[in-house]
Formats: sequence, structure tokens, C-alpha cells
Amino acid sequence: MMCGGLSGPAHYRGRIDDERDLRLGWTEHALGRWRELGAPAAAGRVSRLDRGWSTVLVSLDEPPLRMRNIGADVAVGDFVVVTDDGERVQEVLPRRSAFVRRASFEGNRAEAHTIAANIDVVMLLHALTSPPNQRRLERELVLAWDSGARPVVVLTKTDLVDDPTAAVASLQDVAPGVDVRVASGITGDGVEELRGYAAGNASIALLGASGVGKSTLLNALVGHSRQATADVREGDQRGRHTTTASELVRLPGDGWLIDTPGVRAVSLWSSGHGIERAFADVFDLMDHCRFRDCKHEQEPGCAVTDAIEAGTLDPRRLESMKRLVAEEAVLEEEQRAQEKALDRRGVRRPKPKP
Ligand SMILES: Nc1nc2c(ncn2[C@@H]2O[C@H](COP(=O)(O)OP(=O)(O)O)[C@@H](O)[C@H]2O)c(=O)[nH]1
Ligand SMILES: [Mg+2]
Ligand SMILES: [Zn+2]
Repeated sequence: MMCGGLSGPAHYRGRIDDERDLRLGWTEHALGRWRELGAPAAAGRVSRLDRGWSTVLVSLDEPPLRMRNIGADVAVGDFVVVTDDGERVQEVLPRRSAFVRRASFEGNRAEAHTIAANIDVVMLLHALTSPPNQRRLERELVLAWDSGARPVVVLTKTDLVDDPTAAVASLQDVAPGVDVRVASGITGDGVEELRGYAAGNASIALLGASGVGKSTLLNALVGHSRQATADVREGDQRGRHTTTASELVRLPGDGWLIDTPGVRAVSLWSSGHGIERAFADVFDLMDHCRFRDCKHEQEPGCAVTDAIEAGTLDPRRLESMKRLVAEEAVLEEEQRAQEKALDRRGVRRPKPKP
């Protein structure tokens, strides 16, 4: 979906003739458009989003700007140009990656909503205290690849198990080409290695079910207690609503962590190549089927069913892929129907960005 996804370094590393603070993680995409606009001084990165308000960092050494987002679809992590009067976001610069979810239905119209932008690495958290859930991870990997970010699987609570080897192997089986790491937000095991993914001013997001240890790991990565964890929340009547604002948090040394409650509950939006990336092993097999239009059911010379019979491909993985492909087809159909309906009324909405 996104601009070449993982190719090459994400960030502009060279010197530039202007004064952007590259520690903010400026991407080439954003810088390119910013130069086209004449390199305006009032430009920066959205570090916090509250209802209707953006906080924009122009530099790490200056206090951030606060302004309204009137008419702009702004997400945490966006690079933006601010109006001359400093009162609002004038333009959202091109995104390198975006987490998009279908926010709501209006009539039969699915609305897309960007919940975080310019994420380089998305950590998919699973707790070692529960049995490994391959199907859930497969779905998350599709989402992650579709967003344009690079997924990394993190198995949390390693201090609570004797040997994580089997769980790591089980999830690695459904995560071809993806790093699988273990960590503990409590003992700090593996945390430094995870911080390494933020090198070069990259931005990390954490995704995972409630209770897997996102807040605990976030605090460990940031190096101080930033977020209420489940334990703390119990005595707090305001409960889960203590950390609802989205925020871009600076990591010690280098890089960013995007803390966005919405990222925890994404559902599939339209696709790019997420399914091909997430099921790269199955797609490799499919390339070797005798017939180009092989459905991988009863056909002779089907490399996929051969692999299942040989025990090298889990049949549940093929089913899972077919289910996700079907789901995506339904979504695409919905989107087409929506576009047609809008055409008839003579109103064309911009497509979901990016
Ligand atoms: N032993 C241990 N407990 C953890 C770890 N990470 C989280 N927890 C505990 O698991 C519970 C849920 O953690 P929390 O960070 O709030 O999960 P979240 O809902 O994903 O944000 C809390 O009681 C944490 O103390 C870990 O690495 N080791
Ligand atoms: Mg939490
Ligand atoms: Zn086949």
C-alpha cells in the first residue's frame, strides 16, 4: 500500500540545507512535499492528539505548538505544515505508513480513519502465559504489512515461563521473514534489543490484546513510568480512561514510540499487499502449482496440497489465508459500491489516505 514499504532506510540521514530537526524522524516523503511548499518554518510532527487539538513538535529544543485541526484528517505521527498565524494545521504531508481502521458505518458506507501515521516498526505483542495464537498473529501480520510498517513479534512475560522456545517456534512458523523476540517489561529482559528497532529516529507502535503487557513494556522502553498498568488501574475509578489521548513518546537516546489506544483494536481496511507478505510461504508454493488458476483444492500438480500432504504446510494456515482473502474481497466490494453511490450523487469523497 505504502510507497515502497520497507525499501531502504526510512529516514533522511544526510545533511539538508534547512533547519528541520531530523531527530523528529522526518521522512523523505514528508521532506519532499515540504520543500515543494517552499520549506516553511512552521512545520513539524504531530506528537499528541486530543479531541480537535493537535500538539505539533517543530524541534526537540522548543516548546510544542498547540492548534486546532479544522478540516484536516490528522493522526499522531503525521508531519504537518502549520498556517502562518500558527492557528491550525494547513496540510498533512505525505505519509510513509498509516494505520487505518474502518471507524464507523454511515448507512452502508464504511468510513476509514487514520489512527497513527509514519510508523516504521509495529510490535505485535503476545503473552507467553497464553497458548500461542497463530490465527490471531496471521491477521495482525496482514494489518501490519498493509500499513507499510515492518512487523516484529514480541512474546511478553518471559519471566513467567521456563522455556519460551516452543512458543517462539510456533509463532515463527506463521511469520515468515519476521523477527520473533521475547521480552519482559517487569525484569527488563530483551527490552534493550527492542529499543534497537527505534535506531535512526524510527517510530515504533505496540499492538496487542488487553492484558498482554503493552503499558508495562511501554514504560520499560521509555525508561520511566508513563502509563497506568492494569494493577494501578484497579484502584482507580476512572479506570481505563486514564490514557485515552494518543501520543508520540521520545525514547531514551533515539527514536519514538507511538502510544495510541486505537492501534490496539484495528480491523482490516482495504488491502495493499498485506496478505502476500503475511503468507509469503504459501504464495511461494502457489508459484509452483501446475495450473495458473489453481484453487489449491483437488487439482493435479498443486504444490500447496502437496505441501499439506507432505506435512510441511499446516492446512489451517491455508484456510486462514482463504478466509482473510474472502474478507478482503467483501471489503473491496463495499468500497466499490460506496464509490458508485457517491458518483451517482455527484459527490466524490477523497479515498482513504494513503
Ligand atoms: N510477570 C510479568 N507480568 C507482566 C509483564 N508485562 C505485563 N505484566 C502484568 O500483566 C498485567 C497487564 O499488563 P499491562 O501492561 O497493563 O497490559 P496492557 O493491557 O496490554 O497494557 C499487569 O498486571 C502487569 O503487571 C511481564 O513482562 N512480566
Ligand atoms: Mg495498557
Ligand atoms: Zn495449487
